[in-house]
Amino acid sequence: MSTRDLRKWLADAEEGGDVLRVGGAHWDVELGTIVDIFMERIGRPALLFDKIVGYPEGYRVLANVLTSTERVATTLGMPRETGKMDLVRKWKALYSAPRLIPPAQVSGAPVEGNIMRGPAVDLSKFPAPRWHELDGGRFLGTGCLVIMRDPDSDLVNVGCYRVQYHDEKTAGIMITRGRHGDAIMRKYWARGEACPVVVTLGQDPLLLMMAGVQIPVGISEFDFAAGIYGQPVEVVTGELTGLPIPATAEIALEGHIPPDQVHDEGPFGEWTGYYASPGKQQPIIAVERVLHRDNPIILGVIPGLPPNDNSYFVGLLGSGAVWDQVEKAGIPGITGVWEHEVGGGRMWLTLSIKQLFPGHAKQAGMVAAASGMGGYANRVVVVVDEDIDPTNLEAVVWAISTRTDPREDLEVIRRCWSSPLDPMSYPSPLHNFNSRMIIDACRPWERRESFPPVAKAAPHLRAETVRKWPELFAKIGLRQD
Ligand SMILES: Cc1cc2nc3c(=O)[nH]c(=O)nc-3n(C[C@H](O)[C@H](O)[C@H](O)COP(=O)(O)O)c2cc1C
Ligand SMILES: [Mn+2]
Repeated sequence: MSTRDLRKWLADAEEGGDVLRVGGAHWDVELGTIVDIFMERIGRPALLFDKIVGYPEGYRVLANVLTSTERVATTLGMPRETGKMDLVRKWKALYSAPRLIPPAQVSGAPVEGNIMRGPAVDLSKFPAPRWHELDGGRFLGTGCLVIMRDPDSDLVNVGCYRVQYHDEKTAGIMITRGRHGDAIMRKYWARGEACPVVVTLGQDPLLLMMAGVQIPVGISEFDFAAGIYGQPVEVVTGELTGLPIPATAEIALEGHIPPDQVHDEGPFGEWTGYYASPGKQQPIIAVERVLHRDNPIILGVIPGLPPNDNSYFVGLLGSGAVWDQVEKAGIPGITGVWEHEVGGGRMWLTLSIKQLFPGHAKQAGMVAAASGMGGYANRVVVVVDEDIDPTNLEAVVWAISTRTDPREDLEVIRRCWSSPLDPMSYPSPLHNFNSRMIIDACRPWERRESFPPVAKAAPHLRAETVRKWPELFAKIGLRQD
């Protein structure tokens, strides 16, 4: 796959019938409500908003982008029909052995088509939506890249942290404690300096995906993304910051995060489906230079009641990372991992295993619940046998309903790693801790041979039958494979 910009992504998605155009929506909650309704189910088209009330035609917002398995696959350069667990497996392979390619400098880039400097900087030119009614303001950056350079190692970090519109020359930024971007920002502050930063508000969704999921430490997200493209990310150098700016970004804000200035920020509807974190003061970005393409497109990737655009791909890719980490901790026999979207891709994790020894199921569950990737903000870990598809929530609940003895199979682990966004850890004094349960929903080891057989046509019989009666099964959407 060659490198791609947001416009190529959009053209490809439109060709696949995967984009709907909407004209005349208002930036204040109306546009967000349309997205909110589309996000009620995974698999619906992306939405391209134009003629946004109060803004010139051509100043667009693209949203509901990665809410389909097909679009996550094609964004990663994989075939459209790649199944969920195949995607998880492929991401696991990329994650555990990344190929890294540094960016390439170019000149005369599309993002340099329009430039505002100093007094001319005006962020109000862009149609930042207020997405949900209880949001504390308008958000320019939700599907954005926040680019910084570590002053010690020179590593360029790219994270996705939300960016709020405050005024013509000021944006807000909310970086959770412990993120790479947070650590870098604090290094500049410790030296009494403002942190140089570039934020791009629209770019190929692959770059957003790499900025929004954990990738192995010490690696630049640009280099990692380039390994997937098989080509370097093309960049220009920011005049004020010296930071790399993707040449085909839609809008880039260049500026600094001062050490001594804060502003009210949020609240903003979160991936858990709640507004659990209190609205509070956060750092600001003093924007000193703005670059943008003609008729720029803001990429909106928003959270909210799951399913949502913010967490679906995070859960999908996170599943591959959990799988890698559990295996690297020495657990054999894993046949599938799935972070269910109903838990915002983090709170409910299911693993399937081929049971190899007594205690295997519980061990796999405990390791997953404590792993670097699966441990954060988790609440439920379920371990099922290999005949259960972890991506099928009903099958997982059936396994819990029929293969679990709560006296033996349920463990509760206290004081675990939570998130300030967890509605159960806030606002108690236990803020940031939670407890979680591990459910062993595998057939009991000592009864695995004698357990009652499943009352369902065997997979080979099912496949043969669908093949023999194609027209009948086409009527309910089944095709022979
Ligand atoms: C759409 C989206 C929005 C996000 N918003 C924020 C945010 O506002 N603040 C934050 O700290 N993390 C946010 N995250 C999570 C971080 O992007 C994620 O943890 C990422 O790995 C951070 O990169 P880093 O490890 O280089 O800091 C968001 C993720 C996504 C996908
Ligand atoms: Mn990083």
